[in-house]
Amino acid sequence: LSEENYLALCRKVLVEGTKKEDRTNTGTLSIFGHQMRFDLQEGFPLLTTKKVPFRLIVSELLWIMKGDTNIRYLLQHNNNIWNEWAFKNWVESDEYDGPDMTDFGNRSLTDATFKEAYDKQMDRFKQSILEDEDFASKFGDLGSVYGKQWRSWQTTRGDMIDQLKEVVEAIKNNPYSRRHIVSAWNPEDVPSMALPPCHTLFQFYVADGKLSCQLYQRSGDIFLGVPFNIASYALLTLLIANECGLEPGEFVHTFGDAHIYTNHTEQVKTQLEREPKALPTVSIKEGVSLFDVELEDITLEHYDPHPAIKAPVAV
Ligand code: DHF
Ligand code: TMP
Repeated sequence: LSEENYLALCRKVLVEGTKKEDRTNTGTLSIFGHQMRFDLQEGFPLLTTKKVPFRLIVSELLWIMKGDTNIRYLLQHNNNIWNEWAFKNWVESDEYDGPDMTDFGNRSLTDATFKEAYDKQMDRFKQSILEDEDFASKFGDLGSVYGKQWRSWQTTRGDMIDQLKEVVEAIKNNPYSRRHIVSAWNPEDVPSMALPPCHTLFQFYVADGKLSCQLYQRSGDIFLGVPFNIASYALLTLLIANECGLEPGEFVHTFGDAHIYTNHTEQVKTQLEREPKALPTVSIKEGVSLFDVELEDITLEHYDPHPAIKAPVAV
């Protein structure tokens, strides 16, 4: 089972990982350089050893594919995974009038009184994003993140490059090319991003009527982010294969810094005690194009995971 590849990475980092300080002041166990492979013919690689919220993965991917960089769309779909990084913009701005929110991520983990104040401000923030369009355009935008780079990379000539559209055209017209690349890493834009892209660059490959995809992820939060990233790129590969009349091949997941946050190790150990089950399947509504696909066109079937395991995200 290909889920074993993920569990093996968890074991490896627990055993061989180096203790390493990190930007968020949480601390990690980390290794540098690793690769996992998922055969998409075997099933859809959504982990079964813990429940992974598939609908959040779909709405995040569709958000990126639309070229959107504002969390408003995510909130409209009840998806809260990017809130903290937009919230940061607001509490650090002149317009913010609430109590001090410095280092809110760490403080809300250790200080119950602070957490109450934080939750209140976060609720106020979410409400304003949803109800106030001006507020949303000011504070909901994460900067030049994935959606911007995939769909409208800004050139020095002043025009835009739609990398996603171009790569799909290239796969259709020149499948055996070795240049099917989409880059989210734009050095000029990195300083203005809420979080510089973790999934940095990906490449497609066609052989034997199958489409494969490899992702280079510069930084991987093995317990929280990586299960999302595997499923997200597997789904992207399915969608593009569908668009190009190809079968899905493999998803190859390559890492730079792969780490387990020190406050996730108990959760990882719990997960490692569980037996993986058969993978689910994903089906895409007949005849729907890559650029018009909506949430309800994507169906997850036969997903029977072990229960979810909660963990705090490092901000
Ligand atoms: N920062 C860090 N430190 N790790 C990340 O994985 C990460 N991911 C980001 C943005 N910044 C990040 C975007 N993706 C969750 C999953 C993916 C994600 C952000 C957050 C997460 O918290 N997942 C929970 C469920 C969340 C929910 O149900 O709302 C999980 O248990 O999988
Ligand atoms: P960094 O920018 O200091 O590397 O912090 C980013 C953190 O977010 C790091 O723990 C990796 C994690 N992450 C993922 O694992 N997957 C993702 O898709 C995103 C956005 C972040």
